[in-house]
Amino acid sequence: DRAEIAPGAVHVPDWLDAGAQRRLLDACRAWARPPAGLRTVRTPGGGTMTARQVCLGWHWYPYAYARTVVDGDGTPVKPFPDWLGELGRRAVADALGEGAATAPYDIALINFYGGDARMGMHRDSDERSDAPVVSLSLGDTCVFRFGNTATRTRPYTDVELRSGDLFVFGGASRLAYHGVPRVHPGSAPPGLGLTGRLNVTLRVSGLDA
Ligand code: MD5
Ligand code: FE
Repeated sequence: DRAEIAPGAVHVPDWLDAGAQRRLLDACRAWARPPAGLRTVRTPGGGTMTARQVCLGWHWYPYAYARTVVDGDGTPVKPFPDWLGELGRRAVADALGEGAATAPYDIALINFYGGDARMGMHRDSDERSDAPVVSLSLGDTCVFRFGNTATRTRPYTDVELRSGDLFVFGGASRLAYHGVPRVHPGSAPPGLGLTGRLNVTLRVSGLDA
């Protein structure tokens, strides 16, 4: 099943089966290793993100993209693999229809949430493409807060995202405020072997290779 939460914002529960979740998790664990591995993101205002992050293709640092880990170990960002781009293409086709094809995905941002991690309300506006963002969740269930394009506050809709869920944010929803107010510890599928939550987002940079 498929639920349109707002124009262009489509939630597809249980999109990845158990085997696909395991394979994506194993890949994320390999990407998390140094060099250019998992890091803590510090914002210019002095804040620290509680979710830790690793990037593929282009490295996100607040609030721009680079080819090296400019705010970490300084090494080149890991490549964005072809199979992940194909997964993104299929995700958009399943959520928005075959007609919704986009430029090839070339960025993955992978966020690791421990039990106390959260993400405050923000917009993703550092990409120079209006292609939909593809979001895949693994591990613990979270509360995902989908807001509006004008304010960080109400009106918003809270949606539970579970392991294997797909969410695609396109059209009018691409620049909506959103966040993760909480993660439910211990709610991951028992067989997956993940403590905490992991989210993979696929994006189109609009930058030259
Ligand atoms: C997460 N990640 O669960 C979320 C999933 C991030 C981030 O927010 O910036 O890494 S992606 C949610 C998203 C992306 C683009 C647009 C919208 C939501 N939206 O319009 O709500 O770690
Ligand atoms: Fe975001």
